[in-house]
Amino acid sequence: QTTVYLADYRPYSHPLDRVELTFRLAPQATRVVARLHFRPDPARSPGADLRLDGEGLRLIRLALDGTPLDCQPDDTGLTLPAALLPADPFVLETEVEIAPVGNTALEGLYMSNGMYCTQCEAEGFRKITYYPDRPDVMARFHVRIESDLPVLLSNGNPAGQGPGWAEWDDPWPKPAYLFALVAGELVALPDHFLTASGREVALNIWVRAGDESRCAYAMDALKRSMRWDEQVYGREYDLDVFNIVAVDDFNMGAMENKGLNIFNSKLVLASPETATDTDYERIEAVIAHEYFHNWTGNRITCRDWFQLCLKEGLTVFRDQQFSGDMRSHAVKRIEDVQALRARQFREDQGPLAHPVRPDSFVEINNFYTATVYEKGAEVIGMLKRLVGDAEYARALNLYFARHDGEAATIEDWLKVFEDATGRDLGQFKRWYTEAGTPRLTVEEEWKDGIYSLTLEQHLPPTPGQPVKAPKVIPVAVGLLNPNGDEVQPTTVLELTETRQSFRFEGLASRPVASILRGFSAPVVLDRAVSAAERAFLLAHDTDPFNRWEAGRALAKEVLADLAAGAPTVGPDWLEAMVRLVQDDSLDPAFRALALRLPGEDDMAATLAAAGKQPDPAALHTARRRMAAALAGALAPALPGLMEATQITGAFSPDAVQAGKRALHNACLGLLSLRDGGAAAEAAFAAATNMTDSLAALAALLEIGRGQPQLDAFEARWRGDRLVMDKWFMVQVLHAAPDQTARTVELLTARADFDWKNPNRFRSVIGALSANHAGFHYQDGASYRLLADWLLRLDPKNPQTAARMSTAFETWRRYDSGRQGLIRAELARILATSGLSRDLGEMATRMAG
Ligand code: DPP
Ligand code: ZN
Repeated sequence: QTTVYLADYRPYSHPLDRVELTFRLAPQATRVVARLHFRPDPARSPGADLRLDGEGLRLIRLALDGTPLDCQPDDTGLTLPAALLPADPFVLETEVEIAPVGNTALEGLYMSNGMYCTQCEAEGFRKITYYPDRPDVMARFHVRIESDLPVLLSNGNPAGQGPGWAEWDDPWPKPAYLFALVAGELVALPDHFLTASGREVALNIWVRAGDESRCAYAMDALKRSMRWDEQVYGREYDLDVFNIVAVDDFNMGAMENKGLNIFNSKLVLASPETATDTDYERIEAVIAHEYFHNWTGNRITCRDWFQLCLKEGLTVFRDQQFSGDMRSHAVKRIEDVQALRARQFREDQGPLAHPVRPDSFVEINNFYTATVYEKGAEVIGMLKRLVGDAEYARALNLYFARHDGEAATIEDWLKVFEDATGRDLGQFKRWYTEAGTPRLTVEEEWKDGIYSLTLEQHLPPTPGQPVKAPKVIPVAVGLLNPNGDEVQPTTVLELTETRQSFRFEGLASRPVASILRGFSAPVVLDRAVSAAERAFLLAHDTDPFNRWEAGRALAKEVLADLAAGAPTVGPDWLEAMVRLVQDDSLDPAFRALALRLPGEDDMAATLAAAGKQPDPAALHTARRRMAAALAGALAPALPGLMEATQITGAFSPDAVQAGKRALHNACLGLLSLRDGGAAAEAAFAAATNMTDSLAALAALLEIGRGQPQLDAFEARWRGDRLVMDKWFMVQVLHAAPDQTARTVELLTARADFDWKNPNRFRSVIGALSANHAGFHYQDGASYRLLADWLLRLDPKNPQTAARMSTAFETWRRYDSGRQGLIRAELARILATSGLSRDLGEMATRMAG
């Protein structure tokens, strides 16, 4: 395993202007001819050899300015000795042969259901042709595709087509990771968009015949994204066409290739019958995300892969803003923070913790993480909060003006903010270079009419970073008086030292503090607050996030107490929930979120962080008891609430209807704990959309029922891959702890468990680790099963195998028995010969 270091970065030796590619497509033997137009720059790397990356290529021909060269490639590329290279511009021509049909790793050029497609980020282009496959080499691409397939697509604008061929020209210089090619029997949902400056853009979503009717929502989301980026960031689209293609076999969610986004079909295709409200919301967010990359990622890209957060953190931040504008900022923030805690805090707490900008890696695919993406977005949110909205806008305009067409770094990004605002961001930069979730403790003092808050930051050690200096932490605070009126509107305290006090004067009485409003920094707030004060904030806080947070904190305390042996659920939380769900002034989506109990993995992480050892079985039992108590307390209210949230008109995936359905189905889940599943059975039978079907099915499985409904679901949907993924997943997620491994064994033995399809693999093996009590069942069967499947998948698709292996990252939280079992599986993985670089790196880091 070779480690790559940020500190070793050097610019590429030979500037490359232009690339002409010709593809002669054939499943077993595709020929790729590449003509690379180099422009030597004697100032850059005098006397340097020319190194091209290339993996798994059969070199057919190599010529320099038309003269054949005799250079032998090695396993990772091709070197042309400096002595062979002219001083003037020259053209290097290669012809290679590749076999897309055998490409199960889904990186480079591969086939999915008879269609050719590509995935080049991060380092897939080197599996297509010999090339300087690094993001700081930006060139203009001209592509010719030869094939009898009817639809032939690449990046940029169309540049001619005829029988059996098509050409594409991309006027914008780009790195190779943004290259894309698609060829297949596809049909389009066409549309168009008129940009702010009056440019007409042809839009197409390409799918397999029969799926056109499921593209309308994605198209609508695309047009809204394009408009939003013009209005909010002043960014216009810059080509004549924008194509999106849906692919069934895809490792990621989607990919922002210039002018030709390729999507996992589950993030494009939606109809009320087949997609849930959550699917619609994700489709909207990911369509936006990939579109927004056109400016943050494509026009301005990353100098090297250590800077991945430069494009991903910013683009996630932008898609979160967009979703908030389209739906509800409060609900979106709560959802985002829940996801951040579930994935990123978890990562930060374990052996895979790394900075938002890592400084070394073995396999870059392993760094497409919650830390780079979601914490990367949080860091930008903090920056915006610190400098203010107007200054943020100024800084972004400067960023686009200064770095358009460039491959930039985090230093460039911060410099733009420093220049635009006059701030020194030296200390702030630690958010990029240091891993770990800071913990914030709070002391309060009320004396002589002065209220003081003393904040102290604690920075836990992470792998390779035992000691850390204080960070800049924006802490948004508001104060309420005992009547629940806000006496201090939200103000941002800037914590820059380890310990710092802030005073509030002129208060008539001791206030109740609402701290870290809007989750103003990705930290853990360690603050002992009485249940009564939490209930007060839940009832009165004007900040919706902290209102939800107060309920969440209460719920976590209840759950922790129950798991530790408390006999009953105390009244504070239950009474607060009864009041909250019936408060019609609150958005139903918000109420549904407040009703959702803390997850078991989240709870286990919380306990572990507090130095307590989580017992997965006890947590599971406690959570069920808590749900039963909530169902009991809400019993009188449930029928009325369900009535009030019943949707009568036509289905719409909008946020208002989705919120009502979420609350309705949360009530259904609670009701089914008391009525033996009668209401859920009726709801399943009556459901006219996938949100309601799946919610009813989950409610039944949760109480150990639902087999007839599973059968009916299967009978109806067996021909639909995306819907069947849900069928697989729901059974694993809701299996009882002692039945989870068995359920997975039965499902994976089915002929339709097509494990080479990443979606299907995730729907079962990913769900296995998402069922906390089932995954951590004491006999270790689930650990074994996961390791078996990782080892089976690894030779075919290392990227997805490595991604799924993070299920093991939490082993240190648990008792020595479970620790031993997980470590044995990690050791077994590491002892396997031929392990991929991807899984090898992950297992090494987790075992370490
Ligand atoms: N496709 C991934 C994303 O958009 C990687 N760039 O985040
Ligand atoms: Zn992205």
